Amino acid sequence: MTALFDSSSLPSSLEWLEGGAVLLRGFATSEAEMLIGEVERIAQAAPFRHLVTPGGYTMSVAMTNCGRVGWVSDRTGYRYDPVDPATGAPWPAIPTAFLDLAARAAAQGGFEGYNPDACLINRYLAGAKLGLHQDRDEKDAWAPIVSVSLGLPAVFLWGGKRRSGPVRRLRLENGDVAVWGGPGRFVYHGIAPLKDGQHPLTGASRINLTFRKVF
Ligand code: MD6
Ligand code: FE
Repeated sequence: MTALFDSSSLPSSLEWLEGGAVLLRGFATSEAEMLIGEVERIAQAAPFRHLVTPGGYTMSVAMTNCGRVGWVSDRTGYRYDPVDPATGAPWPAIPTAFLDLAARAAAQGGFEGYNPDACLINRYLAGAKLGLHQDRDEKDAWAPIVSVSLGLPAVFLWGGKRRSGPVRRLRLENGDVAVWGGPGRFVYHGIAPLKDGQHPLTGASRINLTFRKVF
């Protein structure tokens, strides 16, 4: 039994971001090493790759997926594809431990019975970033996105429902989980360029899992 006197054994805090959006700091910290092991296993079957946007830019974030479908981008647009275009094979299944974590986190945010179809896995090295965007390629516009941060910290850019609104900067650390749905589903968000660093679990990278209910 671990000591009851250090912060790692306290329940995670719940920070309200706006209607439908909460940040659960430290929610997955005790599971982080196991989750990263699963990511490494998934990446052996479905390697990380830098997707090209419809506009012809190569993304600085490397991506892979697990689930019935995976999010992909190419010159023809964004889509959810049941097949990994890089290998021609179906994406690996979402590990049970991922589904269990996603459902527990969603419930904390007020979304019971969460059962995602897809898990997009993002890998950031120093300098990698994700511009302000809305997640709007999913048919289910109410179910939350559950986003798990692993490894190096990042600055989450968190805007409003209009692109032109003010943008908050939230530091996301290893084990932090954001839950994002209902009336908060279409908030603009992004990740500032990752700072150089070393993390004991992921080395020079940050890994992000984003679970989505697609259908
Ligand atoms: C990331 N996350 O944290 C990128 N989208 O690496 C996202 O784009 C995201 O964290 C929707 C909801 C939560 C997110
Ligand atoms: Fe997003």
